Order: sequence, then C-alpha cells, then structure tokens
Amino acid sequence: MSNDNKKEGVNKIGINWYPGHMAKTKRLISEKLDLIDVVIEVVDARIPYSSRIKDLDNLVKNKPRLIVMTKYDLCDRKETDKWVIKYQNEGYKVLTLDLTLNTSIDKLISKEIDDIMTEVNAKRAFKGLSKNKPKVLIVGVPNAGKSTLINRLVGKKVVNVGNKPGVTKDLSWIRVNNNFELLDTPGILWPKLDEEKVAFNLASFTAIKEDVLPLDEVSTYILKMLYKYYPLKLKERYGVDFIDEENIVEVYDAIGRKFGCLIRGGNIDYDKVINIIINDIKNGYIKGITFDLLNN
Ligand SMILES: Nc1nc2c(ncn2[C@@H]2O[C@H](COP(=O)(O)OP(=O)(O)OP(=O)(O)O)[C@@H](O)[C@H]2O)c(=O)[nH]1
Ligand SMILES: [Mg+2]
Repeated sequence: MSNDNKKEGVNKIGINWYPGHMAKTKRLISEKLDLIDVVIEVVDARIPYSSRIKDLDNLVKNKPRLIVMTKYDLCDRKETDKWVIKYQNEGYKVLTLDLTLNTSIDKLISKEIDDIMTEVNAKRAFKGLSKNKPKVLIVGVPNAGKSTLINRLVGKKVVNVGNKPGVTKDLSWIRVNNNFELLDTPGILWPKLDEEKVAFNLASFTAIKEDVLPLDEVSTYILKMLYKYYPLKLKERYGVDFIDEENIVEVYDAIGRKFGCLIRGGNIDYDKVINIIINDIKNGYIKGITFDLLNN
C-alpha cells in the first residue's frame, strides 16, 4: 500500500487490460455488422458511464441501439436513474433490468426490438426489400451480463455465464422463439485507458481480470468510494466511519481485526482483507451502490 505501488498499479491497469482477443472480437463483430439490425449495448447499472464501451460508435456505426442496464437490483436506483434520463435525452432507448427476477423480460425486449424494426422495415420496403427477421448483436464490457440476458431471453441455459470476466470466448448465434436471432459476444474494452476513475470502476465491478490488477489499489478505491458516497454502508459492513490518506493502514487493520484476518504473531493478513472487500462488491453483498455519479 505504498505510494510507489500506487503508481505502478495504475500503470499496470493501463498496460494489461486490453488483451489481443478483444481486438479479434472487434474484428469479428465488424465483419458481421452488415447482417445486424439492432445492437443491444449491455451496461452494468452500478457503473452506467464507466461500463459503456468508449469507442462503440466506431464499431457498430449507426445501427439502431438499445441500452440494457443489468444488475438494477444491485445499483443505487436514484443515481442510476439520472443516467437513464440522460441517455434517453440523448435519443437512446434504455431498459433497466434485474435479471435475477423471474419476470418475462423477453416481452419487454421484443417490444423494443419490434419498435426499432418497424422503422428498419419501413426503410427496407422503400428500397423494395422484404422484411427481416431481426438479427440482434449483444455487446458490452466483460461480466456485464450479456450471456445471462441471452439465457433469460431464451428461457433456458444456452450459453455459459459466470461471475468473472472472459466467460464467453466466441461469437455465437442464438435463436429466440422464432422472433429474432441474437449474437452473443465476448466482453470487450477499449485500447487506451485515459480515465483512471473508469478503470477503477471497471476493476471494482469485475470487468477486468483479477490477475492483471493491483488488488490493494482496487480495494482502497472501493473503501474510499463507499466513504464518500455511501458512508452508512461502509460503517455497517466494516465498522469504519472515517477514511483519509493518513489513516488507510489503520482502516485495513480495523477491518482485519473485525473479520479475524490474522497471521501468526497477531499481525493482519492484508491479502485476506483485500479479498473480503473485493468479494463483497463482486458478489453483490453490498447493494444499492452506483459508482458513476452524475455531476460529481
Ligand atoms: N444480481 C444480478 N446479477 C446479474 C445480473 N445480470 C447478470 N448477473 C450476474 O453477472 C455475472 C456475469 O454474467 P455473464 O452473463 O456471464 O456476463 P457476460 O457479460 O456474458 O460476461 P463475459 O462473457 O465474461 O463478457 C453472473 O454472475 C450473473 O449471474 C442482474 O441483473 N442482477
Ligand atoms: Mg458472456
């Protein structure tokens, strides 16, 4: 947790977070783009800005787009809803979803796709072309919930899901009730990371592989964000009610003692403390949080 480590950690995120297979996924998506009628951009409702792929317009051009915010059950709805309104004002269609619920989201999505296709088909008819069965591209950062969304739409497990980035490795077509076809894709990020906050937000919500992350930096970031925006949750979970640059080691010590993370000699096992904090966020034990706050 030294300052040197901090600098190195930020660099590490910058260097390692865009593995070659993401470039390949983008190339494959580009090749298939002519077939696509609608793009569903899957966004994590807890980071409604940071989890939007920054160069997506270059990739999917002007294809009609629907933004689906997953994990609505885990976010701070008051804050996330501000982003929904912002994106709607920018002209996007936006849906917020809790994919753990047993509601029939296929009707919701079908309706949005039908709306978009009415326009698409009108243009096709004008050109003398027949109606299309919609082909829908699902894109998003790693771990956003793309494959979960597809399984929910189909009504059974047709693609693998998992609470870590990089679960989907290939592009695959899936048919939904004869209504439309979906293209599941591996999560993608963008090559140049110029916003440090975005990197830490993506890291906090497991869009970046753990083995390339400075985990102590990520857990400290999480603690500071909780202190700044959700102090009651910080207090409730960790018994901590104040954090600044000076007392951060004491904070880790206090959390370590609270959770019994001790090594021989009564010293604190910092790796364990870091794991607890990261897993609390990863597994959604701390709910009602959004780390992108408009006007902040
Ligand atoms: N609580 C909650 N968990 C969700 C929701 N949607 C997805 N998840 C969880 O998020 C994790 C990632 O889901 P995936 O569908 O595998 O994500 P993905 O975007 O396909 O990830 P990659 O294929 O790795 O890019 C899984 O543990 C899901 O159970 C949601 O609305 N609420
Ligand atoms: Mg997937």
